[in-house]
Amino acid sequence: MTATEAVAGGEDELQRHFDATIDHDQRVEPRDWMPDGYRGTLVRQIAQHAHSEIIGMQPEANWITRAPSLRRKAILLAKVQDEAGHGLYLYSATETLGVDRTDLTDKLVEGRQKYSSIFNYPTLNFADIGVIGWLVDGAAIVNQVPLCRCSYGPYARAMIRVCKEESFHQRQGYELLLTMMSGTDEQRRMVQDATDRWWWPSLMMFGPPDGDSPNTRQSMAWGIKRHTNDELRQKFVDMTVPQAETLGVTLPDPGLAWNSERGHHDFGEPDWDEFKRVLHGNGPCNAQRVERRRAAREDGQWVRDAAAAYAAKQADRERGAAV
Ligand code: BYC
Repeated sequence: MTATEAVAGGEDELQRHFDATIDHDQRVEPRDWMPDGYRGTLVRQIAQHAHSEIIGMQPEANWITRAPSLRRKAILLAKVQDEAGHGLYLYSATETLGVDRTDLTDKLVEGRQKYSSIFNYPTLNFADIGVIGWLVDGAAIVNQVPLCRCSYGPYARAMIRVCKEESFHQRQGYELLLTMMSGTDEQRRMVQDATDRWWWPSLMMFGPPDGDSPNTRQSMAWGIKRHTNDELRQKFVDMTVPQAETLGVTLPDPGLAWNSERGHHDFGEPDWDEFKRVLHGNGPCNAQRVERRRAAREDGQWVRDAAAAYAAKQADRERGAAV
Protein backbone atom coordinates (compact mmCIF):
# COMPACT_ATOMS: atom_id res chain seq x y z
CA MET A 1 0.00 0.00 0.00
CA THR A 2 1.30 3.43 -0.86
CA ALA A 3 0.98 6.50 1.36
CA THR A 4 -1.59 7.94 -1.05
CA GLU A 5 -3.74 4.78 -0.84
CA ALA A 6 -3.50 4.96 2.96
CA VAL A 7 -4.77 8.55 2.98
CA ALA A 8 -7.68 7.58 0.74
CA GLY A 9 -8.55 4.70 3.11
CA GLY A 10 -9.09 6.91 6.20
CA GLU A 11 -7.68 6.80 9.75
CA ASP A 12 -7.55 2.97 10.07
CA GLU A 13 -5.61 2.65 6.83
CA LEU A 14 -3.29 5.45 7.93
CA GLN A 15 -2.63 3.63 11.21
CA ARG A 16 -1.95 0.37 9.32
CA HIS A 17 0.43 2.17 6.98
CA PHE A 18 2.25 3.73 9.95
CA ASP A 19 2.45 0.34 11.75
CA ALA A 20 3.86 -1.29 8.61
CA THR A 21 6.49 1.43 8.30
CA ILE A 22 7.60 0.75 11.89
CA ASP A 23 7.42 -3.06 11.46
CA HIS A 24 9.61 -2.90 8.34
CA ASP A 25 12.07 -0.64 10.14
CA GLN A 26 11.55 2.13 7.62
CA ARG A 27 11.62 5.86 8.40
CA VAL A 28 8.63 8.01 9.22
CA GLU A 29 8.99 11.39 7.51
CA PRO A 30 7.47 14.79 8.43
CA ARG A 31 4.60 14.68 5.91
CA ASP A 32 3.58 11.12 6.81
CA TRP A 33 0.57 10.55 9.01
CA MET A 34 1.58 9.57 12.55
CA PRO A 35 -0.36 8.90 15.75
CA ASP A 36 -0.60 11.87 18.13
CA GLY A 37 1.22 9.89 20.82
CA TYR A 38 4.18 9.23 18.50
CA ARG A 39 4.39 12.89 17.55
CA GLY A 40 4.08 14.00 21.19
CA THR A 41 6.77 11.59 22.36
CA LEU A 42 9.16 12.80 19.69
CA VAL A 43 8.54 16.45 20.52
CA ARG A 44 9.11 15.70 24.22
CA GLN A 45 12.34 13.77 23.68
CA ILE A 46 13.86 15.90 20.91
CA ALA A 47 13.01 19.18 22.70
CA GLN A 48 14.57 17.86 25.91
CA HIS A 49 17.59 16.79 23.91
CA ALA A 50 17.87 20.23 22.21
CA HIS A 51 17.52 22.04 25.55
CA SER A 52 20.26 19.81 26.99
CA GLU A 53 22.67 20.78 24.23
CA ILE A 54 22.01 24.48 24.78
CA ILE A 55 22.03 24.42 28.59
CA GLY A 56 25.03 22.06 28.35
CA MET A 57 27.07 24.92 26.90
CA GLN A 58 27.04 26.73 30.25
CA PRO A 59 29.17 24.53 32.53
CA GLU A 60 31.94 24.32 29.92
CA ALA A 61 31.72 27.92 28.70
CA ASN A 62 32.47 28.82 32.31
CA TRP A 63 36.09 27.76 31.65
CA ILE A 64 36.77 29.32 28.23
CA THR A 65 38.36 32.47 29.67
CA ARG A 66 40.38 30.42 32.16
CA ALA A 67 41.66 27.63 29.89
CA PRO A 68 45.36 27.16 30.68
CA SER A 69 46.71 27.58 27.11
CA LEU A 70 45.70 28.96 23.73
CA ARG A 71 45.37 25.38 22.41
CA ARG A 72 43.01 24.34 25.22
CA LYS A 73 41.02 27.54 24.78
CA ALA A 74 40.59 26.96 21.02
CA ILE A 75 39.51 23.34 21.58
CA LEU A 76 37.00 24.29 24.28
CA LEU A 77 35.58 27.14 22.22
CA ALA A 78 35.08 24.80 19.25
CA LYS A 79 33.40 22.20 21.45
CA VAL A 80 30.98 24.68 23.00
CA GLN A 81 30.13 25.99 19.52
CA ASP A 82 29.46 22.41 18.39
CA GLU A 83 26.91 22.06 21.21
CA ALA A 84 25.10 25.18 19.94
CA GLY A 85 25.00 23.57 16.49
CA HIS A 86 23.56 20.35 17.94
CA GLY A 87 20.85 22.38 19.64
CA LEU A 88 19.99 24.03 16.32
CA TYR A 89 19.75 20.74 14.38
CA LEU A 90 17.52 19.35 17.09
CA TYR A 91 15.23 22.39 17.33
CA SER A 92 14.93 22.18 13.53
CA ALA A 93 13.95 18.51 13.86
CA THR A 94 11.18 19.47 16.32
CA GLU A 95 9.92 22.09 13.87
CA THR A 96 9.32 19.35 11.29
CA LEU A 97 6.77 18.02 13.81
CA GLY A 98 4.83 21.26 13.73
CA VAL A 99 6.07 23.00 16.88
CA ASP A 100 7.65 26.43 17.21
CA ARG A 101 11.08 26.67 18.79
CA THR A 102 10.19 29.97 20.51
CA ASP A 103 7.45 28.11 22.28
CA LEU A 104 9.90 25.35 23.31
CA THR A 105 12.30 27.92 24.77
CA ASP A 106 9.39 29.46 26.72
CA LYS A 107 8.59 26.02 28.11
CA LEU A 108 12.23 25.50 29.09
CA VAL A 109 12.62 28.78 30.96
CA GLU A 110 9.23 28.33 32.62
CA GLY A 111 10.29 24.88 33.87
CA ARG A 112 7.63 23.07 31.78
CA GLN A 113 10.16 21.05 29.77
CA LYS A 114 13.18 19.18 31.06
CA TYR A 115 16.84 19.09 30.09
CA SER A 116 19.46 16.54 31.08
CA SER A 117 20.08 16.30 34.83
CA ILE A 118 23.85 16.25 34.25
CA PHE A 119 24.07 19.97 33.47
CA ASN A 120 22.87 20.95 36.93
CA TYR A 121 26.25 20.12 38.46
CA PRO A 122 29.02 22.72 38.75
CA THR A 123 32.41 22.69 36.98
CA LEU A 124 34.83 23.39 39.82
CA ASN A 125 38.26 23.00 38.20
CA PHE A 126 39.78 22.53 34.75
CA ALA A 127 39.93 18.75 35.13
CA ASP A 128 36.10 18.89 35.05
CA ILE A 129 36.40 19.89 31.39
CA GLY A 130 38.34 16.70 30.64
CA VAL A 131 36.00 14.55 32.69
CA ILE A 132 32.91 16.03 31.01
CA GLY A 133 34.43 15.11 27.63
CA TRP A 134 35.35 11.62 28.80
CA LEU A 135 32.29 10.65 30.87
CA VAL A 136 29.46 13.00 29.86
CA ASP A 137 30.18 12.93 26.13
CA GLY A 138 31.06 9.23 26.47
CA ALA A 139 27.62 8.56 27.99
CA ALA A 140 26.02 10.78 25.34
CA ILE A 141 27.61 8.69 22.56
CA VAL A 142 26.38 5.41 24.05
CA ASN A 143 22.88 6.88 24.36
CA GLN A 144 22.85 8.63 20.98
CA VAL A 145 24.45 6.19 18.51
CA PRO A 146 21.28 4.01 18.58
CA LEU A 147 19.23 7.17 17.93
CA CYS A 148 20.86 7.32 14.47
CA ARG A 149 18.46 4.41 13.76
CA CYS A 150 15.45 6.15 15.28
CA SER A 151 12.27 5.60 13.27
CA TYR A 152 11.75 9.36 12.76
CA GLY A 153 13.90 10.41 9.77
CA PRO A 154 14.86 14.00 10.68
CA TYR A 155 15.93 13.01 14.23
CA ALA A 156 17.91 9.99 12.99
CA ARG A 157 19.73 12.07 10.36
CA ALA A 158 20.53 14.88 12.81
CA MET A 159 22.01 12.33 15.19
CA ILE A 160 24.56 11.08 12.64
CA ARG A 161 26.39 14.39 12.60
CA VAL A 162 25.90 14.97 16.33
CA CYS A 163 27.49 11.59 17.10
CA LYS A 164 30.52 12.29 14.89
CA GLU A 165 31.12 15.52 16.79
CA GLU A 166 30.49 13.92 20.18
CA SER A 167 33.15 11.38 19.34
CA PHE A 168 35.68 14.21 18.86
CA HIS A 169 34.49 15.72 22.16
CA GLN A 170 35.02 12.48 24.00
CA ARG A 171 38.56 12.07 22.64
CA GLN A 172 39.55 15.65 23.46
CA GLY A 173 38.41 15.07 27.06
CA TYR A 174 40.34 11.84 27.36
CA GLU A 175 43.46 13.40 25.84
CA LEU A 176 43.25 16.31 28.30
CA LEU A 177 43.01 13.86 31.19
CA LEU A 178 45.93 11.74 29.92
CA THR A 179 48.01 14.94 29.81
CA MET A 180 47.02 15.90 33.35
CA MET A 181 47.66 12.37 34.64
CA SER A 182 51.24 12.57 33.36
CA GLY A 183 51.69 15.95 35.10
CA THR A 184 52.04 16.82 38.79
CA ASP A 185 50.52 15.11 41.85
CA GLU A 186 48.19 18.08 42.20
CA GLN A 187 46.94 17.61 38.62
CA ARG A 188 46.38 13.89 39.24
CA ARG A 189 44.39 14.76 42.38
CA MET A 190 42.26 17.18 40.34
CA VAL A 191 41.43 14.45 37.82
CA GLN A 192 40.50 11.97 40.55
CA ASP A 193 38.36 14.58 42.32
CA ALA A 194 36.51 15.45 39.08
CA THR A 195 35.98 11.73 38.33
CA ASP A 196 34.55 11.20 41.83
CA ARG A 197 32.06 14.05 41.34
CA TRP A 198 30.93 13.26 37.79
CA TRP A 199 30.72 9.44 37.82
CA TRP A 200 27.32 8.98 39.46
CA PRO A 201 25.60 11.91 37.67
CA SER A 202 26.91 10.43 34.36
CA LEU A 203 25.17 7.12 35.13
CA MET A 204 21.96 9.07 35.80
CA MET A 205 22.06 10.52 32.27
CA PHE A 206 20.61 7.23 30.99
CA GLY A 207 17.39 7.89 32.88
CA PRO A 208 15.61 5.99 35.68
CA PRO A 209 15.91 2.20 36.05
CA ASP A 210 13.79 0.33 33.50
CA GLY A 211 11.17 -0.56 36.13
CA ASP A 212 10.62 3.16 36.83
CA SER A 213 10.76 4.37 33.23
CA PRO A 214 7.20 5.13 32.08
CA ASN A 215 8.17 5.89 28.47
CA THR A 216 10.63 3.17 27.46
CA ARG A 217 8.23 0.40 26.46
CA GLN A 218 6.16 2.50 24.06
CA SER A 219 9.21 4.39 22.73
CA MET A 220 10.87 1.06 21.90
CA ALA A 221 7.72 -0.29 20.26
CA TRP A 222 7.74 2.81 18.05
CA GLY A 223 11.45 2.44 17.24
CA ILE A 224 12.26 5.82 18.83
CA LYS A 225 14.45 4.22 21.50
CA ARG A 226 16.37 1.09 20.48
CA HIS A 227 17.60 0.01 23.93
CA THR A 228 16.36 0.39 27.47
CA ASN A 229 17.93 2.82 29.95
CA ASP A 230 19.55 -0.02 31.94
CA GLU A 231 20.98 -1.72 28.83
CA LEU A 232 22.74 1.50 27.80
CA ARG A 233 23.93 2.23 31.35
CA GLN A 234 25.53 -1.24 31.46
CA LYS A 235 27.18 -0.71 28.09
CA PHE A 236 28.64 2.59 29.31
CA VAL A 237 30.04 1.03 32.49
CA ASP A 238 31.62 -1.86 30.55
CA MET A 239 33.19 0.58 28.10
CA THR A 240 34.46 3.01 30.74
CA VAL A 241 36.10 0.65 33.26
CA PRO A 242 39.11 -0.20 31.03
CA GLN A 243 39.45 3.48 30.07
CA ALA A 244 39.68 4.41 33.77
CA GLU A 245 42.37 1.74 34.25
CA THR A 246 44.44 3.10 31.37
CA LEU A 247 44.05 6.59 32.76
CA GLY A 248 45.02 5.51 36.28
CA VAL A 249 41.92 6.80 38.08
CA THR A 250 39.58 4.92 40.40
CA LEU A 251 35.85 4.95 39.69
CA PRO A 252 34.11 5.80 43.00
CA ASP A 253 32.06 2.62 43.32
CA PRO A 254 33.14 -0.12 45.75
CA GLY A 255 30.57 -2.42 44.15
CA LEU A 256 32.23 -2.27 40.73
CA ALA A 257 33.49 -5.76 39.74
CA TRP A 258 33.70 -7.97 36.67
CA ASN A 259 31.04 -10.66 36.67
CA SER A 260 32.28 -13.48 34.44
CA GLU A 261 28.91 -15.27 34.50
CA ARG A 262 27.08 -12.24 33.09
CA GLY A 263 30.02 -11.12 30.96
CA HIS A 264 29.48 -7.60 32.32
CA HIS A 265 30.58 -5.44 35.23
CA ASP A 266 28.39 -5.35 38.31
CA PHE A 267 28.04 -1.86 39.69
CA GLY A 268 26.31 0.03 42.48
CA GLU A 269 22.99 1.82 42.41
CA PRO A 270 23.03 5.57 41.69
CA ASP A 271 21.27 7.73 44.29
CA TRP A 272 17.85 7.90 42.65
CA ASP A 273 16.57 10.31 45.31
CA GLU A 274 19.25 12.76 44.23
CA PHE A 275 18.20 12.19 40.59
CA LYS A 276 14.59 13.03 41.45
CA ARG A 277 15.65 16.16 43.36
CA VAL A 278 17.63 17.37 40.34
CA LEU A 279 14.70 16.63 37.98
CA HIS A 280 12.40 18.61 40.24
CA GLY A 281 14.62 21.68 39.95
CA ASN A 282 16.57 21.25 43.20
CA GLY A 283 20.04 20.29 41.97
CA PRO A 284 23.10 22.42 42.75
CA CYS A 285 22.81 24.65 39.64
CA ASN A 286 19.23 24.31 38.30
CA ALA A 287 18.16 27.86 39.16
CA GLN A 288 21.38 29.38 37.82
CA ARG A 289 21.24 27.44 34.52
CA VAL A 290 17.63 28.38 33.75
CA GLU A 291 18.12 32.01 34.80
CA ARG A 292 21.18 32.29 32.53
CA ARG A 293 19.19 30.86 29.61
CA ARG A 294 16.33 33.30 30.27
CA ALA A 295 18.74 36.26 30.43
CA ALA A 296 20.50 35.16 27.20
CA ARG A 297 17.14 34.98 25.43
CA GLU A 298 16.29 38.52 26.57
CA ASP A 299 19.75 39.87 25.71
CA GLY A 300 19.48 38.40 22.21
CA GLN A 301 16.00 39.75 21.45
CA TRP A 302 17.37 42.80 19.57
CA VAL A 303 19.40 40.49 17.28
CA ARG A 304 16.30 38.45 16.40
CA ASP A 305 14.31 41.67 15.86
CA ALA A 306 17.04 43.08 13.62
CA ALA A 307 17.27 39.83 11.61
CA ALA A 308 13.47 39.75 11.14
CA ALA A 309 13.41 43.44 10.06
CA TYR A 310 16.25 42.79 7.60
CA ALA A 311 14.52 39.71 6.14
CA ALA A 312 11.27 41.71 5.73
CA LYS A 313 13.18 44.51 3.95
CA GLN A 314 14.87 42.03 1.61
CA ALA A 315 11.51 40.40 0.82
CA ASP A 316 10.03 43.86 0.04
CA ARG A 317 12.96 44.65 -2.28
CA GLU A 318 12.58 41.31 -4.08
CA ARG A 319 8.85 41.91 -4.52
CA GLY A 320 9.64 45.42 -5.85
CA ALA A 321 12.19 44.01 -8.31
CA ALA A 322 9.71 41.39 -9.53
CA VAL A 323 7.05 44.02 -10.40
N1 BYC B 1 17.69 14.14 32.89
O1 BYC B 1 10.58 7.24 30.91
P1 BYC B 1 11.98 7.79 30.89
C1 BYC B 1 24.61 15.83 25.73
C2 BYC B 1 13.00 12.19 32.32
S1 BYC B 1 22.97 16.20 25.74
C3 BYC B 1 16.50 14.79 32.85
O2 BYC B 1 13.08 6.82 30.94
P2 BYC B 1 12.64 8.52 28.17
C4 BYC B 1 25.63 16.85 25.80
C5 BYC B 1 12.32 11.84 31.02
O3 BYC B 1 12.39 12.89 30.08
C6 BYC B 1 22.27 14.86 26.70
N2 BYC B 1 15.33 14.15 32.67
O4 BYC B 1 12.10 8.79 29.63
C7 BYC B 1 25.32 18.20 25.58
C8 BYC B 1 10.91 11.57 31.50
O5 BYC B 1 10.28 12.82 31.77
P3 BYC B 1 8.86 13.29 31.16
C9 BYC B 1 20.83 14.73 26.49
C10 BYC B 1 15.38 12.80 32.49
O6 BYC B 1 12.45 9.75 27.41
C11 BYC B 1 26.30 19.18 25.74
C12 BYC B 1 11.12 10.94 32.85
O7 BYC B 1 12.40 11.36 33.29
N3 BYC B 1 20.56 13.53 25.73
O8 BYC B 1 24.83 14.71 25.77
O9 BYC B 1 12.07 7.26 27.62
C13 BYC B 1 27.59 18.83 26.15
C14 BYC B 1 11.04 9.42 32.83
O10 BYC B 1 12.13 8.84 32.09
C15 BYC B 1 16.59 12.10 32.49
C16 BYC B 1 19.33 13.23 25.33
O11 BYC B 1 18.40 13.98 25.58
C17 BYC B 1 17.78 12.81 32.70
N4 BYC B 1 18.98 12.22 32.75
O12 BYC B 1 14.22 8.25 28.37
C18 BYC B 1 27.90 17.48 26.32
C19 BYC B 1 19.21 11.97 24.50
N5 BYC B 1 16.32 10.79 32.29
O13 BYC B 1 9.22 14.04 29.91
C20 BYC B 1 26.93 16.50 26.16
C21 BYC B 1 17.82 11.73 24.03
C22 BYC B 1 14.99 10.69 32.18
O14 BYC B 1 8.08 12.05 30.86
N6 BYC B 1 16.92 11.29 25.08
N7 BYC B 1 14.43 11.90 32.30
O15 BYC B 1 8.27 14.19 32.19
C23 BYC B 1 16.79 10.02 25.49
O16 BYC B 1 17.49 9.13 25.04
C24 BYC B 1 15.71 9.71 26.49
O17 BYC B 1 14.80 10.80 26.51
C25 BYC B 1 16.26 9.46 27.93
C26 BYC B 1 15.06 9.26 28.86
C27 BYC B 1 17.08 8.18 27.93
C28 BYC B 1 17.08 10.63 28.45
